Amino acid sequence: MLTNNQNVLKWVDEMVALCKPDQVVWIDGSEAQLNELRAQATETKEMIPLNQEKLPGCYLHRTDPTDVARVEDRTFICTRKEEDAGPINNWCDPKEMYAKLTPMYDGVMKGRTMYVIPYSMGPIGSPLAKVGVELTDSIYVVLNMDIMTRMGKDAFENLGETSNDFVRGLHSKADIDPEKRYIVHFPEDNTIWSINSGYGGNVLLGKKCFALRIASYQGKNEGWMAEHMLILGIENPQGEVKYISAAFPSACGKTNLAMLIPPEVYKKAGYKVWTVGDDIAWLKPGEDGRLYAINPENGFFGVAPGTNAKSNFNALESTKKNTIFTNVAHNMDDNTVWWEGLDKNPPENAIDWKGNPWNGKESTEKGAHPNSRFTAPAVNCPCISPEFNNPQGVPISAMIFGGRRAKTAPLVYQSFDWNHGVFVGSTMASETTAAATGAVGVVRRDPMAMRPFCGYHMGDYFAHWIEMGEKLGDKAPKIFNVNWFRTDDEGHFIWPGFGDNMRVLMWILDRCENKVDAVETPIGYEPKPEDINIEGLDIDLDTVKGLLDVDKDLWREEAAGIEEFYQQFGDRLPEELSNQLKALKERLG
Ligand code: OXD
Ligand code: MN
Repeated sequence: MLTNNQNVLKWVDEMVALCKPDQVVWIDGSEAQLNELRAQATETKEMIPLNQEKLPGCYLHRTDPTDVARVEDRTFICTRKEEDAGPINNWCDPKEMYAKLTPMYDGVMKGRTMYVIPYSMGPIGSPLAKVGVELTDSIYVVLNMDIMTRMGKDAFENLGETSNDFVRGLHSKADIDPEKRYIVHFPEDNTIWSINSGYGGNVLLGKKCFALRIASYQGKNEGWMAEHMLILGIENPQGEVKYISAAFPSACGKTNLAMLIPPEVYKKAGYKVWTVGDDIAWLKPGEDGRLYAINPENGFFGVAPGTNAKSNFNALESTKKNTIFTNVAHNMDDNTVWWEGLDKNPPENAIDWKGNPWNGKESTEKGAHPNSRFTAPAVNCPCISPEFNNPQGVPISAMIFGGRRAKTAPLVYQSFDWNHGVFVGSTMASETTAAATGAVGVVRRDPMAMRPFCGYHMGDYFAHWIEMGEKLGDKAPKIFNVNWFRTDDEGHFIWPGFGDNMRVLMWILDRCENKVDAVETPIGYEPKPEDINIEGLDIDLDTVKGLLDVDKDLWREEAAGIEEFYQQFGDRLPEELSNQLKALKERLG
């Protein structure tokens, strides 16, 4: 036992009595203990050690083929009152849910070991950090939590002996039965129960379950925010760093933006980009009244396919040591890994993500699952921010929302003020692509990219954003919207994206410092085309003009879509937002 905290000890006892493991192992976080677990997992083939010369400390793991992604339809928010979960979350009465799941956990760890994982989300000792304890019967979970969080006995330091402020996570692989898979949150009890999955997003309970769903609820009650946002810093040639946080729905390139490499024009001039986080930000007003952000995580759980030296050099570098790969192809010639989009040279002698022999040159099947992942320590990242472990976090100058829109949204615009920015975030949307099943071009609204991750009523969440703006006043970050995905008539992307997105970020920072004018449009402030630096790009000013074009007819349709979307929030939609919609319609005429 690593703590004298009675609340922790009592809860662990209760869960041991329920799950009946053969033994209980407290994870202290020491290398000796982790090595022992790595050896055990290697022995049982749960983890496959990779080529230790090319990929030191790296392992491969395959999940069950029916267990490869988050399961939104089996994810629940269990609040005592149904209306507190809101119209977007699946809801169940907590008593009913406990009654349903308790028998499933009863004796589920017989013949297995229960690992007790203390962890901190955020740097240990940070006023923004929070403690969690995850109980699990999976070594894979322990080893991933070691990368993704500050794990081990030090995490209890923040808790003390009497505090009850820790998140109770209970996970069991059980039988990996998809029919009995549940990812359940009890925000009012600080509790998460996950069963019948072994896939990261469902079982690394510090991540989506705690750091977004439970934390968003805590943030509302405690005056801070948990957001699905990357955090990056841009350092100018004088050595000053300004920080930006940005929310995008899944599959819009968050990790790429977080780790971008400046284009030549900026590199030459001495600009640098620093990564603080690629997925989650916890934000709280600091003593000076500005909004400060930490990344509660300690690693990256990134999508492997499409990651290569060109799309994201820094992410690829981050995976070269002490990384766990999940569901990628296993190159049997040199015991390394491969995924679609890594390079044009797939291995011929490989094992695919399902565990079958695979010839990448001949097979029409994929070698890696499209949602295959790397779990990589943040310290591996060549551009990790020197402020990554700063307990106070970094001050945010600008917040960005973005989605994937073929025509509607321009390359970039600034909101008129904070409340208008909340409106912009609340109406964020992406159009479905051919890569996903279902119709192409369908608009899915994903407010602040939090649709799958907000642990309470989305209308109350909007109200919390409005309140935070009131609290921050004129110190509030400026809010922007970007769209990297405008297409031409042939469906090709017009904007080059990737590192060149920095050109847009530079306009954003200039706006924050009142260094550049803007053009007022019905949807917000836009750059003058000549204020987007296109030096070194093979696009011209007219193309930029096109990228900034606002088609009023499309926006009238957009406003109608927003109105329809807003209806579901009923009287929990803040009046400020219905006023924003009305004002938008008036501006569109
Ligand atoms: C993720 C996601 O895994 O947003 O980060 O789906
Ligand atoms: Mn995410």
